[in-house]
Amino acid sequence: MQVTVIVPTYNERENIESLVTQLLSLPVAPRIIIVDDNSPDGTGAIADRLAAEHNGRVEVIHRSGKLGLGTAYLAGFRQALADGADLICTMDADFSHHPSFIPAMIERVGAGYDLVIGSRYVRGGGTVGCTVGRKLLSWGANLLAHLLLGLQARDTTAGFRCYRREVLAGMNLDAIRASGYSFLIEMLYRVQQMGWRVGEIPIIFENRRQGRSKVSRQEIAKALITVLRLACLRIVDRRRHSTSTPS
Ligand SMILES: Nc1nc2c(ncn2[C@@H]2O[C@H](COP(=O)(O)OP(=O)(O)O)[C@@H](O)[C@H]2O)c(=O)[nH]1
Ligand SMILES: [Mg+2]
Repeated sequence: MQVTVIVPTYNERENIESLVTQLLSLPVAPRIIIVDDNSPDGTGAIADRLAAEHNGRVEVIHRSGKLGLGTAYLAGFRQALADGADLICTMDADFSHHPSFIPAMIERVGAGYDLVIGSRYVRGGGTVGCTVGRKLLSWGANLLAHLLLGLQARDTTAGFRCYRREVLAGMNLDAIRASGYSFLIEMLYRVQQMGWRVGEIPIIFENRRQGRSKVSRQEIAKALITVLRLACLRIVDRRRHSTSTPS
């Protein structure tokens, strides 16, 4: 079974090399796709060196500038599918998502799930070193996702995920409109709508020690718009469904 881990990067010079080393030493022998958006700190050049050192196991997609987390995932998904990956994982480069949780995520997929989330909000999960503001943001985003979109997973904004190939291959990836962080919510919404089985395993999310978060006010505003757009879509879909279902 081929496992591919997609790591989007923007200014992750301090993290990327040790992350790649730790990922490559996992027993599941993953391939890694780094999607770098021309990071000003030179992350892309480090990624190229790692790709040369680990030929065939590390691949780099270079994009011209900061085009957003969501479209970075999409570029990685397309490449992973083309490369024949069976399982496609996504994670941050900053060790908030520790590689050591990946085997448990894969095991859970094997237990019959189509998407497994590395979750802060199931029993045994949690966060370390996060500010109150950050916790409130995450809490608020999850509350809206549950109330307005009916998402069932507890951690709907987590970027630590493992998808079965069929989930991504069966989805019209071009139809996903969110390009930034809210891509994660839109993706989960679509996965749930399609009836795939979503599972969660507990993880301890450690706030990044190196570098800075790229979540901005603009990203938060865009996420709110995404949730409202999907909530409207959900209402329209429900109406359509109720008028087309014979009573
Ligand atoms: N390629 C790419 N990567 C990004 C972009 N924005 C964020 N990232 C990466 O996506 C991951 C999540 O971002 P991060 O700043 O850690 O978000 P946080 O964990 O929510 O604070 C990190 O690995 C970032 O380097 C982007 O626009 N393009
Ligand atoms: Mg992060």
